[in-house]
Amino acid sequence: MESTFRIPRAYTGLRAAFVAALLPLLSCSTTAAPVRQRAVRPAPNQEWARGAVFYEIFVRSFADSDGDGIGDFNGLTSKLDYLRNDLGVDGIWLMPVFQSPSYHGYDTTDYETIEKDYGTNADFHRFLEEAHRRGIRVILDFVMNHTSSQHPWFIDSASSSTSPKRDWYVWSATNPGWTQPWGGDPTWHLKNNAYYYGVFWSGMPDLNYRTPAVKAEMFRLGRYWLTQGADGFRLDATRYLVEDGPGPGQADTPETHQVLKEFAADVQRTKPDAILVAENTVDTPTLATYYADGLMNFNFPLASAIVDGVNNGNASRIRTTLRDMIAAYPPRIIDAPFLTNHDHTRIATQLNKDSRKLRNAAAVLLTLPGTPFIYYGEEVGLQNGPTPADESKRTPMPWTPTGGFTTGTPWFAYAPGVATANVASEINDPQSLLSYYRNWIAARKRSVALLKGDITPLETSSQILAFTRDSGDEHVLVIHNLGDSSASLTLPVNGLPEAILEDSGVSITGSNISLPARSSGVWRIR
Ligand SMILES: [Ca+2]
Ligand SMILES: [Ca+2]
Repeated sequence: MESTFRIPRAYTGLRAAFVAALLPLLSCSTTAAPVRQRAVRPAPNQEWARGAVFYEIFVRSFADSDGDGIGDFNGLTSKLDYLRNDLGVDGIWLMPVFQSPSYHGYDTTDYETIEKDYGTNADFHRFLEEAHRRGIRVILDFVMNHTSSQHPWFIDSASSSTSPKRDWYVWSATNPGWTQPWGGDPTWHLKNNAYYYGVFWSGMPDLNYRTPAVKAEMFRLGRYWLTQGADGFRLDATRYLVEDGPGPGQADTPETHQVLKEFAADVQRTKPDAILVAENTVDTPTLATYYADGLMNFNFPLASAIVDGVNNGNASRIRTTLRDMIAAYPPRIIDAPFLTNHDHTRIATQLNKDSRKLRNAAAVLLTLPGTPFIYYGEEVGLQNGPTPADESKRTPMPWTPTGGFTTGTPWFAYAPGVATANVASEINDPQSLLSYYRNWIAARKRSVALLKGDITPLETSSQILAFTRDSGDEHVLVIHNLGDSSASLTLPVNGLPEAILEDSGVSITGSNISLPARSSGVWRIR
């Protein structure tokens, strides 16, 4: 679940500089860096995730094996070769796959049983085995903050003030009257003459982590899926775990951080190479505080800056955000950058189907440090669906010009543009968006610095995003032209550039680099 999130305006307009050529201002971000967070080093066992490319999948919409119009695990298993061989992904994030009354699954009624629409637990295990056999790791969406109001725990809890499960949820005899920290809706809901707390809505009552039995049970469920083979979790709505007052007291509390620390430690004891990637929709300094809990974090401020920067042909806010991260984040954490997820308008729609902008966004994402996450369909230009509902952000994967997701009737309509924006039409076309994604993922894997190196943004004109990536042994220069006009600049580093990947028309003559509009290049510097 995501609350309404807006990047503070302070992220924009800080750098109005319009320098015509690159200024070789190396490492300017480190000279005036504020005090860093306490050093947090990810466990060495998690190093596999540094650089790995992940792919977010909504099982209901990915591939249907039996013609009932609903995607399932057998369908997903049949597409693993596409993900591994044709695209090059190293990991999968599965949106919720446990039993749920809703189509999206973010309100669970049974944390140990695979959603029946998607198949059986055995189907899930076969999928997991086939993914692992191909070298793909799988993390599961783990919804810790709340359950469904139809979960047996809540039904028991709500049945009486003396129920054994009463304290598994948060109850009050009177209405405290709080509203959502991001909006005006109430967070206390009336049931059987008492009020229970549910920050998202009445159908999702919050679990009570002050009750030791709740913490013990949720931690046990985490261990259960790790021992079943999961490679970690995407953690839903983690900043709302423990609330202690109205308004801002409902997020980012010290008790929330404490529960997350204990959960991360438990996960690491159970499976040392497991990763946890948290959904904390906050600004960069607040996001930084969650790394100390032992989590990776989706980089919401950077995602918003990239989409905005690509759309406007201006790299300034991306550069500022990168510098904010370097200043605030503990050194050597593993970032989790992305462009959009299941809560956002599809990037093809946000960028008005402009194929040059879609390439720009892909190249930026895939040259960043950390673990980039691609939302399914982004690689073929999947647009938002035909209605204003959230389902339109999660429409069936377009495999062929007529859809190809099911032999039956899809559970929700295909998005517009399926005739051209689909896997079959793009897979053998070297000029397609899918080939562009494949090429940049492959380039990433040819360079240790691109996979694992630190990032240093360079000061440039506003239409250029340039940075170096350093792994110690390897030194790489990355330049993206986000502008609608060509750009020419002086090589901002010393040494001989050797192309790892250059878009068509990018050229270097002596110390001069030329980039056509909306193009990118990456060079190893010798
Ligand atoms: Ca099905
Ligand atoms: Ca909560």
